Amino acid sequence: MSDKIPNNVDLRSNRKLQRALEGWLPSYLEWWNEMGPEGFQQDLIYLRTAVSVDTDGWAQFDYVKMPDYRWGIFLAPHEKDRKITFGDNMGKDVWQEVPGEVRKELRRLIVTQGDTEPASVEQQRLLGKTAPSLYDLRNLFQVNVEEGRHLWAMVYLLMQHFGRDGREEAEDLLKRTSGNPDSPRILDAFNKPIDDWLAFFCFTTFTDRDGKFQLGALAESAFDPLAQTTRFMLTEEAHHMFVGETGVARVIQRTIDLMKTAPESDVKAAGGIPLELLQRYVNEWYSASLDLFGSEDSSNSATFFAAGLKGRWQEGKEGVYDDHKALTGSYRVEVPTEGGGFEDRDIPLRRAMNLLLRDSYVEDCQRVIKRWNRIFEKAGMSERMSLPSDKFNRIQGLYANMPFDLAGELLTQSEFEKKRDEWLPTQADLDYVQSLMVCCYELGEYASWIAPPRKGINGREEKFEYVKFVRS
Ligand code: BYC
Ligand code: FE
Ligand code: FE
Repeated sequence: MSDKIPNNVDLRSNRKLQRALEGWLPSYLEWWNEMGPEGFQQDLIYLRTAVSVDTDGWAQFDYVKMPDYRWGIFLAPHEKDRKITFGDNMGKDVWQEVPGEVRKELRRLIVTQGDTEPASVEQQRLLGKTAPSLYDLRNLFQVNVEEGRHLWAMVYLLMQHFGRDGREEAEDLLKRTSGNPDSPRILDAFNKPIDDWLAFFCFTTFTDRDGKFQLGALAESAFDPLAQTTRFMLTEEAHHMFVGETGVARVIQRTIDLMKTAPESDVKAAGGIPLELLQRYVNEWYSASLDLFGSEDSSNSATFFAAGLKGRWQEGKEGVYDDHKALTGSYRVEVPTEGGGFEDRDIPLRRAMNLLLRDSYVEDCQRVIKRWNRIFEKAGMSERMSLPSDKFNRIQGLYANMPFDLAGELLTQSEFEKKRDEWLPTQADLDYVQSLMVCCYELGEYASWIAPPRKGINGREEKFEYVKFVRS
C-alpha cells in the first residue's frame, strides 16, 4: 500500500501520515494535470527518478509518463547525535519535533519554500510546445517533476509535524497560483511570466540558484527533519542549475558562431539571439532573484538565526565561520536618505543574515558569469557578460523602486526611463524571442538560436529519443 508513495520515512508504519498524504495525492494529481506541463501528459519521457537516496537509487533513468512519475518522500540519511551548530541553542541536540515557541516561524519558512516549487511548474507550463529540441524538452520535464517532488517534501513536513493547520497549508499550496491577481504565489519572482526558453534558462540559472542557497540555509536547521529533507533536495537542484547555465552557454555559443558566419554578422537575420538582448534578460532575472533574499536589514532573519531555524551558507562546515553566535559584529550598507543621498549604516550581524546568504549567492553567480565568459575568450572575442549592481531594478529591500543604473549609481527617474530599454528586456525583445520559439522535435536537431549540448543526458548518444510522443 505505502508503495503508492515511494519513501524512506517508513510510511507503512505511520498510518496517520500515510492517510494524510494519500488523501492529498488526488488534489496534487489534479493540480498537476491542470497546472503542470500542458499537452505532454501521455508521452514517454526519459526521466531520472529517485527511488531511494543511496548512490544507485536516486538516479534511475527510464521512460515514464509524467503523471506516473513516482513522486515521493526522501530524506537524506539521519546523522546520529547531530547538534545545533549556530544561534542561541548552539551545542544542544537538534530537534526531532517542532518546539512550540518557534512553530509559527518554522511553518512560515516551510510554506514559503513549498510555495515556490509548484509556482515554478505553473510558470513553465506552456514551454514544452516550443522546445528547441527533444533534449531540452526532456530537461524541462525533469525539472518540473522534481519541483513537484520538492512540493511533496515540504508537504510531508507540514503533515507530519504541524497537525491540522499543516494539512490546511498543504491544500492551500495547491490553491495559490503563479501570477493570479486574487491569490498569487508568495514571492515576487514566482509570479513573473516565463514565456520563452531564454527566460527559462535565466530562471534556472539565477532563481533555482536562490533555491540552492535557501535550501542550503535550511539544511543547517536545528529542526532535523527540515535539514534532512532539504539536503536531499539539494542533490536535485544541481541539475536544474546545470540546465540553466548550459542553456545560456549554448545560446552564447550559437550567437558567437553566427557572428562569425552569418552574412554581415547579422545574428538576428540568421535567427540567433543578440548578446545585448541576452544581457538584458540576465539583468532582469538576476535582479528579481536578489529580491528573493528579502531585505538587507531584516529582523525576521535575526529571529530565524537566533532560534537556529536558518543558518548561513555552510554554517556547520568546519573552518568556514569562527563565530556561530553572531552576537557581535555588523555589516555596513549604504542606506538611501530622504534628501536623495546615502548614509552608511552598520546592521547588527544577525539582522544581516539575508545579506550574508545573498553574498554567497552572488559569488556563485559570478563564477557562472566567468564560465560563460570563457566561451568568448576561447572564440577570441572581446565581448563579455556581466552582473548588474545589487541596487539595480530591485523591488525588495533598501533599494526597492529606486532608479539605479547597472553600476549602482542613482539616477533621476527620467534619466532612468531614457536608459531603461538598454538595460531591461523591451517588448520588442520579448516579441523577437517569441518569434524564435518554434518547436524542434527532430531527433538530434536544434532550433536556430541554440547550439547542441556537449553531451547527452546519462551518456546518451546524439540522436537519442528523449521523448517518445504517444499520439492517439
Ligand atoms: N517577494 O525581513 P524580510 C526555490 C516579504 S527558491 C515577496 O525582508 P524575510 C526554487 C517577507 O516575506 C528558494 N515578499 O524578509 C527556485 C516579509 O513579509 P511579512 C525559496 C517578500 O522574512 C526555482 C517582508 O517582505 N525558499 O526553492 O527575511 C524553482 C519583509 O521581510 C520577498 C525560500 O525563500 C519577495 N521577494 O524573508 C523552484 C526560503 N522578500 O513577514 C524553487 C524560505 C521578502 O512582512 N523563506 N518578502 O509578511 C525565507 O527564508 C524568507 O521568508 C525569505 C526572506 C528568504 C523569503
Ligand atoms: Fe525546488
Ligand atoms: Fe529547482
